[in-house]
Amino acid sequence: MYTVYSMQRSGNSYKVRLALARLGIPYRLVEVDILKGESRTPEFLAKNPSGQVPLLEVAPDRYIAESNAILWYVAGGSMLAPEDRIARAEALQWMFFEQHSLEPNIGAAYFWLNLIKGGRELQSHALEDWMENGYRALGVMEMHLAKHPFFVGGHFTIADIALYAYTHVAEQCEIDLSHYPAVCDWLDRVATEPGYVPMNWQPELLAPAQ
Ligand SMILES: N[C@@H](CCC(=O)N[C@@H](CS)C(=O)NCC(=O)O)C(=O)O
Repeated sequence: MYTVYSMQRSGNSYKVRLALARLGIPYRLVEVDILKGESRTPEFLAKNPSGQVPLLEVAPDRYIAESNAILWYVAGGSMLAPEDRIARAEALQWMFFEQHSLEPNIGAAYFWLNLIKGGRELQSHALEDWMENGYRALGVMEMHLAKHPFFVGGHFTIADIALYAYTHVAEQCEIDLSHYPAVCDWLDRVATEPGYVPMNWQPELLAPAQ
């Protein structure tokens, strides 16, 4: 059985929990509190030198880091991971876009405004850029979703999971989604997918991270 090292309020970790729930794959969850430095202990760094969650233990002492790489691994062979050459490249295109254009902006704003006390003051110099770039990323998504129900192949895939994680909390970082109706409709569609779980859902917890 997989072990998922995750933090409940981390969008990157949520991607993995959402994919596993959608696929009906059971797993053990280890909550890692990054705010207490639990991802930077020598024990955790031995598992993932990046010191970040999510992290998936796929076999004893065999780990995969990077949320989107984990999505490809857990969803491999399922409808969620396109196998056709073009569709696979399109899924990768959107997942790289997520990591380059969405997560560093809306993800960063979500983290500092919601998880860090005094984060707004600490990051006041960066917030404006995150907002501007976040809106630009939403504009790209809006153009695509105005013509397509999902990001790739006309159905729900791991590209949607990757992009959903931080888009669905955008309003918690003072992003106004009212000008992005296709994005809003897509958010609703994703939330009605079979097996959908919200970000605060979790299976039973294991002991704290070692
Ligand atoms: N590119 C990575 C980013 C992972 C990441 O930023 N994780 C954050 C939580 S969302 C983390 O663990 N931060 C702790 C730290 O860097 O010390 C992914 O997609 O998994």
